[in-house]
Amino acid sequence: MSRHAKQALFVILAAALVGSAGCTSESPLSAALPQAQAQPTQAPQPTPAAAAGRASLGGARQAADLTITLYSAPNPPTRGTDVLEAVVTDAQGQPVTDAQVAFDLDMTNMSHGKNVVAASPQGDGRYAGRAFFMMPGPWRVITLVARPGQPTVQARFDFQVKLR
Ligand SMILES: [Cu+2]
Repeated sequence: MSRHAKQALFVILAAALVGSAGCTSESPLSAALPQAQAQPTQAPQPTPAAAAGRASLGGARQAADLTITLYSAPNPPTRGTDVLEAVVTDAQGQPVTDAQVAFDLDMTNMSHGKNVVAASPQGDGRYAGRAFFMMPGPWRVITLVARPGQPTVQARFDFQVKLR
């Protein structure tokens, strides 16, 4: 390999290293969010979690008179775009179908800034949205549930996002 070729290779390798080192240098949030919101017709596929009895992210939460359970696909969550699904039931165990649900995402060991993703109703009290986890590590999702004429209810879920 010529000296010139070696130098060129070094520059390429160095650029690759710099590109993979930072949190925000790859797939910035600002790029991911508009993409997710620009595809309203491509509804996220709900996880078959609830029906299949698959493990939720840390179990159900009681918040006000609601029970909120969070599932992810894949499970466990992995870096990149995952589908989160909240299952919301009322005090009688009936699905809450008239809510507006959103997921407030961030890491717990560092902040990546505000990132709130709207979830769309899937029926039967299930609400699904796309979450972009730009890094593996400790994340939390605050699930926000707003029903007509009632204060917004929130439930927090902490979990690990795997590299792959
Ligand atoms: Cu991070």
